[in-house]
Amino acid sequence: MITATPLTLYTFAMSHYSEKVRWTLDTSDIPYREVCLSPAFHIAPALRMGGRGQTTLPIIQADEVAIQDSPRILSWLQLHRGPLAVMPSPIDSEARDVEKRFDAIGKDVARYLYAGSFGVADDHILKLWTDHASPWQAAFIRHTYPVMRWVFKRKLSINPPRVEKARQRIAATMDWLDAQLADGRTYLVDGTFTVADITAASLLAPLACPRQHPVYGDPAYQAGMAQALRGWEGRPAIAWVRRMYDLHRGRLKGGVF
Ligand SMILES: N[C@@H](CCC(=O)N[C@@H](CS)C(=O)NCC(=O)O)C(=O)O
Repeated sequence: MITATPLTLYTFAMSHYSEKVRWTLDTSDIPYREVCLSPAFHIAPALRMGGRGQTTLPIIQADEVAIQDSPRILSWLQLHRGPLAVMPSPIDSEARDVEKRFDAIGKDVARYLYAGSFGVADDHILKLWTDHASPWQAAFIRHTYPVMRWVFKRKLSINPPRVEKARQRIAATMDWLDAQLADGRTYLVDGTFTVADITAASLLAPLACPRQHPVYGDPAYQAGMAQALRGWEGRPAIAWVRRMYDLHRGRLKGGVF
C-alpha cells in the first residue's frame, strides 16, 4: 500500500452508505479519521466539498481532493490506496454489479425505516440527529424538528405508495440474496470477502441490526424502529448480514471527531 495523506471521512453515524465506506477502510487497514456531521449542517460542507450539486454523505477527503458518492469513493480508493483485497480486478466486475444492486435500495431502506418511525420514535430520531452535533446545532435541530421532519419526508418521498414500493423493492432484493445463499455459500462473489459482501451487509444492516454497529446494534434504535424491523426476521439474508458482521466487522477503527 502506498503511504499517503491521511484521509478524512465525512459521514452520518447512522448512514448505511457511510458504513459501506467505513467498513472498506477498516478492513483494508487504511488510516482515516471520521467526522460525523448532523442533518442540515451537512448541506453546506457537502455542496462545497462534493462540487457536484449533491448534498449526500459519505465524502472522503485527502489533501485537496474530495470524493462524494460511495461507488466513486471505492474506485478512488482502489486507484489511490489500492489494490484493495476486497476490490476485485478489473474494476468492472461481478462484485461491482452486486454493489450496484444493493446501492439501489439504499433510499428504500431509509424511506421504509423513517416511515415507520416518524411520530412513533421522534425522541430517538432526535437523539440520532443530535448525537454528533455541537450544543448550538443540537438546540437548532430540536427547535426546528417538526420542520426538518416535514422537509425530510418530502425529500425522501415518504408517502404510502412510495413506502409500499420501497418495501417491495427491499423484499425483492432480499429474495435475490436468499437465492444466492441457498447453495450454502458464505460470500457472494468468487468465494472470498469483497465489496459485494460489504455493500450488501452495510445496506441491509439498518434492518438486520448487527450488534457490532454502534447505531443499529443499540436496543433503543431497535425499539424505535420496531415497526420497520418487523417482518424481515427469519430471512436467510438477515442472518447472513449478522454473520458478515461477526466474521468481518470488529470494533470500528476510525476515530470519530
Ligand atoms: N449514492 C450515494 C447515496 C448516499 C446517500 O443517499 N446518503 C444519504 C445518507 S444515507 C444522505 O447523505 N442524505 C442527505 C442528503 O441527501 O442531503 C452514495 O452511494 O454515497
